[in-house]
This record gives sequence, C-alpha cells and structure tokens, in this order.
Amino acid sequence: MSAVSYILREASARVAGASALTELDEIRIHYLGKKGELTSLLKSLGKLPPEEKPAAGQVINAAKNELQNLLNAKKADLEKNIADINLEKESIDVTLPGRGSAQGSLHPVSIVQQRIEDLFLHMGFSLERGPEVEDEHHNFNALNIPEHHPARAMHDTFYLENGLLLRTHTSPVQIRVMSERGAPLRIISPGRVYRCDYDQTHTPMFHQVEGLWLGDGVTMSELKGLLDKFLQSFFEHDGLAIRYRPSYFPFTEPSMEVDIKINSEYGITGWLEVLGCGMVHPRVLSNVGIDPRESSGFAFGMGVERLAMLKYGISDLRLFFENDLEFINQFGR
Ligand code: 2NL
Repeated sequence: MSAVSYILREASARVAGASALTELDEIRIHYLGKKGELTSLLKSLGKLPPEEKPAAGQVINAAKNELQNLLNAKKADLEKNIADINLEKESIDVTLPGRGSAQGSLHPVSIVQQRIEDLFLHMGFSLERGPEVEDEHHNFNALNIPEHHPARAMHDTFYLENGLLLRTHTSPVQIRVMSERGAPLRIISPGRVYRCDYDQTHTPMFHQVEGLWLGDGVTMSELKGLLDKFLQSFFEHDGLAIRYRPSYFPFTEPSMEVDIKINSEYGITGWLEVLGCGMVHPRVLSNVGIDPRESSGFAFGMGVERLAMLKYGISDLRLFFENDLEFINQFGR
C-alpha cells in the first residue's frame, strides 16, 4: 500500500471516530495544515524524477480532497447532533400543568378596617373621608387643643414647610362635617393618621376609625350601648367583659377609655385598652357653630392596627408593615 493511501486510511478512521468539532480541527491540521502529513508529501514531490511528478501529485491531491470532503461531512454531522441535543434540552412539554397564578389578598389592616366600617354602617352611621394634609385649626384648635397645650406636644406632629401638617387623628374630618352640616349627625371617619413616633408599639403612620353621634339628647347611655354592641360583634363574643374607665381628652368631657377582657384563645389575658371615647366637649360644638344647649353627642376613636393585633393575637405591630407574604397571606379572603 502506498504511503498516501495509508495516511488516508488512518485519517478517515480518525474522522469517523471524532466526537467534537475541536477534534476535527486537530485532524485537519495534522494532515492538511502547513506542516501536515499530506502537505509535506506534496512538498517532497520535487525530489521525484520529473516524469513521475504529475501522477504522484494527482494521487496526493485526490487524497487531500477526499479527506477534506470527509471532514466537511463529519462537521455537518456533528453540528446537526449539537442542534438536536439543544432542541431536546429546550423542548417544552405542553402537556404539563401550568404554574397557576397567585391571587392577591387584602392586608389584615384593611380587613379589620372594613369590618369596623361594616359594623357601624349597619348601625346607621355614614362614612366620611377627608384630607391627610390638614391645618392647625381643624387638627388642633377646633378640637379644644390650643397652642402650647401639652396635648399638642403629646401628638408628635409632622409639620410641613407651608404651615400645614399631617393629621394626627381623623377628628378633623368630623370637624369639617360638623361645620358644614351641623347636627344631627351620625358618622365615622376611617383613614391614615401620622405621628412622629417609632418603636415596638408605634409606627409613624397608622390607621384610625373615629365616630361621632350628635343629636337632640344623645347621652352616655347611647354611647355605652353602641360601643358594647360594636365590641361584642367585632370580637364575636357575646359575654365579652367590657369596662369603662375615666380618662382625659381635651375634646370630650367626660372622657373614658374602654378595656376588654378576652379569653386565652386570643393569646392574651387581663384587661386590654381598645378605644377612647367621651361626650363631645361643649367648646368643640361652639367652635363649629353648634349650640351645645341644643345638641349633644359623643365621639370615639380606635386604632385599627391595635384592634387587628388583639383580634388575631399578633404581638408585634411591625409585622403589619414588613410586607412578608407568609404573614400577610394568612388573613386572605
Ligand atoms: C383614642 C381616642 C378619641 C375622639 C377620639 C372626637 C372627635 C371630635 C370631637 C370629640 Cl370631632 N372627640 N374624637 C373622642 C374621644 C376619643 O380617640 O384613643 N383614639 C385612638
């Protein structure tokens, strides 16, 4: 066998056994490269007698062409394999079930706020909203909290540059409604309120629902009857123990704080404060143009986060503001 056919046989076997494009490249360089075996043979033709050169040259060139063809064919083969493997990897099984779509749910604070609203709407109250940016008159002065009154410092107010402020309670909504409509009136005002205060039990923004019932001869009995009913419904507890404790607010006289005692299924025992209330101070009524001799009434205020914590047995207020879905999704509806 001639050297050429020997080299070609060996090269063909290597091409057939190649499994990667880089391997093909190595084979090409080894035989057809500048210093490749077949190339070198072609260069050594010069040493042959002139009459043998053309025939020998033909044989070598034919071998080179054949090897090049084999390399091309194998290359196409390998490339097709790679494409097949990639296709296999990327294929989509359309029969698999979908991932499903997550549905959002209401935040526990929203759930509790809506529940408070529903209960009062069923008892004949209507819902009023107002601005979160307020002025000193509606947030303080009209509510019998004059400047330099210690109650103003207690409120840790966020003041804005233009002399306005972020409301520290939703009472200013009720001041606005009383000024516009006078008595009788039966309203609640839910919403965000702001106080410059941040620790385990205080956040700079929280939610409040305040209520107001004004009319001819509205007394403490109406106040007590209404709030008793509300608390029993809210905590879904007929025998809920409730106590009214004397307190002080500048805008009510007399003023009370209300405590409840719920059993251990809520994870807490003992008396717990749930809201503040009282008979609207005569000076507040005069401030909005209502004659305190003609109309009387009561007002109350409660923190929504606080009621949510009691209802669900949550001990850390900050959980409401961390947006941890594991926590939030437990309350979904
Ligand atoms: C609390 C106490 C309270 C009021 C809010 C009120 C509003 C007007 C007139 C008189 Cl316009 N009073 N609101 C009265 C008593 C208590 O809130 O602890 N809130 C979280």
